[in-house]
Amino acid sequence: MEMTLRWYGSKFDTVTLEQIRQIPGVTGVISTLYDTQPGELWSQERIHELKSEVEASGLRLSGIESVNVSDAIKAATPDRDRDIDTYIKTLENLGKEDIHMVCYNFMPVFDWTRTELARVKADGSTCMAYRQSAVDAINPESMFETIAGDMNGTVMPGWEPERMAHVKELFDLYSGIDEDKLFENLQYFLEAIMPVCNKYDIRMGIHPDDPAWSVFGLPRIIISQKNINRMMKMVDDVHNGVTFCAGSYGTNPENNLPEMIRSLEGRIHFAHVRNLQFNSFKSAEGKAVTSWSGIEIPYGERDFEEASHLSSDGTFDMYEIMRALYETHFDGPIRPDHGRAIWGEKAMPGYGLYDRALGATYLNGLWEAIDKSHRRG
Ligand code: DNO
Repeated sequence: MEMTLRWYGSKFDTVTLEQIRQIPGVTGVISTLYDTQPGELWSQERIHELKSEVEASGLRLSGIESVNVSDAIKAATPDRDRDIDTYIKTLENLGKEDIHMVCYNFMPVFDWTRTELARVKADGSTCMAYRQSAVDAINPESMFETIAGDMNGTVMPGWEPERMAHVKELFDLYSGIDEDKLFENLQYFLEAIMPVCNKYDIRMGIHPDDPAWSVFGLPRIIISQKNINRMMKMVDDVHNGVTFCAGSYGTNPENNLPEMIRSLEGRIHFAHVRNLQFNSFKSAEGKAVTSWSGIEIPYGERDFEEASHLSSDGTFDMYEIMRALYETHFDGPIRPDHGRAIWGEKAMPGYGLYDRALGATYLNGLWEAIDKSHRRG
């Protein structure tokens, strides 16, 4: 595996490449052309510029997160073939610049959803959190307004004001689209891009839906082992793979993360590894559930918050997640994921320097320990 950090580009990120370069064991960044819209062509020149800037700092551009897929493709409107054609050209330009991993998602309208961006924890740090009753109490337009004040002046991925201004129309696009239809649209897209992915050896890693259930009545499909295996079979090509995001699949404690990783051997092209703390969960059985990591989660509304990366701070067993990646010979880029805001840092929620640097170091430590114990038998 290669330890990386997500970086939004010098115009948008509060964290610099020089800072990232000084985190022990981090050798690459995962970046994007943050000012391009879904459906827009990425020119080879701009990709080259980004790559040169990253390399000049002594890091590698280890992949792209994200080349966003337009709603026309997701909802199969008459413009989808035009947008797919542009997507293919973008992949071609990435391939020519020797970039071989692209993360994307197929979530309708919104990317990830949180109801709070700065919930205060007992130690005074803040984190992002989700409470179902907060979603149920408002409409999607007000959702953006309620969280916008905590964005610290940044633009959060999936919550771009230009898109949010049209949120009603975006919702209309998906009326009549259920999960099967969304799967069909995803298959159409994947079949169209596989030839260019094969030609340039570009591994596509679909990011799961976060949280792993329908929000505001929109269909969501990349949420469970069953669905992801359906997707892998639907287009059975190694380039059709997964971004394994522990924090997103893990929003449903019924998803056994190490087991999912093992079932996806060879198809995980990128890993996001972070921890969550569950306060309560509304299980189908109407009672407390024991998570795969052996922690009992009280019955109640769906309420979870992000935690530091350590196992002892949240609900996940991070050792078991890293061990499953190691034992399935994962060799792609990995990154610590959302961090808390600590030490007074003002940054894009989830994407400050400090807590993610601690996360990278912790994950590197787990990996070293697992590696040595395997080698020594
Ligand atoms: C959230 C991220 C997502 C992810 C996209 C991939 O912090 O993990 O925004 O980048 O879903 O397209």
